[in-house]
Amino acid sequence: MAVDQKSEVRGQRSAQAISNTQYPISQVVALAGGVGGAKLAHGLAQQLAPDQLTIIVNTGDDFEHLGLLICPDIDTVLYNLAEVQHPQQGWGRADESFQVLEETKRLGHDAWFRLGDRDIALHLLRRQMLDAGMSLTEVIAALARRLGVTHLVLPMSDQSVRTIIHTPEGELPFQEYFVHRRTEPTMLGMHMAGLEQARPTAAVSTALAEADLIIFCPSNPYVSIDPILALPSVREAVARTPTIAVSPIIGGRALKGPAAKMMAEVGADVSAVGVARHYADLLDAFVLDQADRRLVDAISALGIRSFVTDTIMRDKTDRARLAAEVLSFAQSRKPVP
Ligand code: FO1
Repeated sequence: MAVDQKSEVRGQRSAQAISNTQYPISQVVALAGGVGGAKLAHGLAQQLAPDQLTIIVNTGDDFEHLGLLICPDIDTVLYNLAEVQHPQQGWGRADESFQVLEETKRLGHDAWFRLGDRDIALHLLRRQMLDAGMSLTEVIAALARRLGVTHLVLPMSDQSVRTIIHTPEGELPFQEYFVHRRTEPTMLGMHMAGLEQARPTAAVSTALAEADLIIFCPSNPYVSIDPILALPSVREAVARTPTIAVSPIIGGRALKGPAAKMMAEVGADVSAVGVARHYADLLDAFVLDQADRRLVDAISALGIRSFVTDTIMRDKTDRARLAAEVLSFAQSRKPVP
């Protein structure tokens, strides 16, 4: 989306924003990927008006499949904000059917990636808009509008950046590793294919420049947040802005996904402290789960102030409650003990 289109979105809703909100923060950016990221983004969207919140989403998980561009992290955010996500999986659609997938199987396709029929409808429209020459940012804005999502959801880049996982078997594209191989191969490292040619979009750069708070959602630090930070000038913009992260690791485990396994495989401390240390130079504040209360001192030792709460988002109310706590703590001037 062009920057002026974004201003237009914000302009339309600013009056509503001022009357709706209890938070003096005017511009919040959330960095998100995966189901944990989408859940907190949904909580933030319940607390902040559309002109106060921009969600910048990882596109490193994207890939081309059956002629379609799959954008799992963006779609997961869109479906969660529209409240049409699959209730158990967190990704994909509720009330989904798989007739197209079953038919492709009958026709000999190795259907390891489960695209549902409703989900395919969105993918067909995305393909059509991309083929008509629209940028990914413009396409996502159009799809968001059609889903009734009023908060701004931005792909981190309009250029293709693809996460490649290094394993003892060689390099595996992310979805091949994550879905087809069920994260079984050991992760030795990773890189982002296409990073040299990629840049953040103008809308992303503007959102980061205008932000007075940046929230790192409880997403996988390596494959969801690092790809966003790896784009030119993003890390520098984040370093200039107050930040807060929510730990995706609780009691040494990830609620969902391979974050804990990856941390162990690259030799990191598999704990909330390990996450805080990973982001350390960028972080002002950190939210960790009550199960990890004993780690507060270790996080203070990193010069990061921390807040302990129940970080498990079981339902819509939990998401809103955690988002409210994150926003309140980020604004408190409580020093590091
Ligand atoms: N995850 C799976 O574990 N198996 C699937 O077959 C699968 C299909 C799928 C289709 C569309 C979509 O948007 C997401 C999908 N995911 C699937 C989730 C996705 O692979 C991951 O959630 C993210 O890439 C990790 O953040």
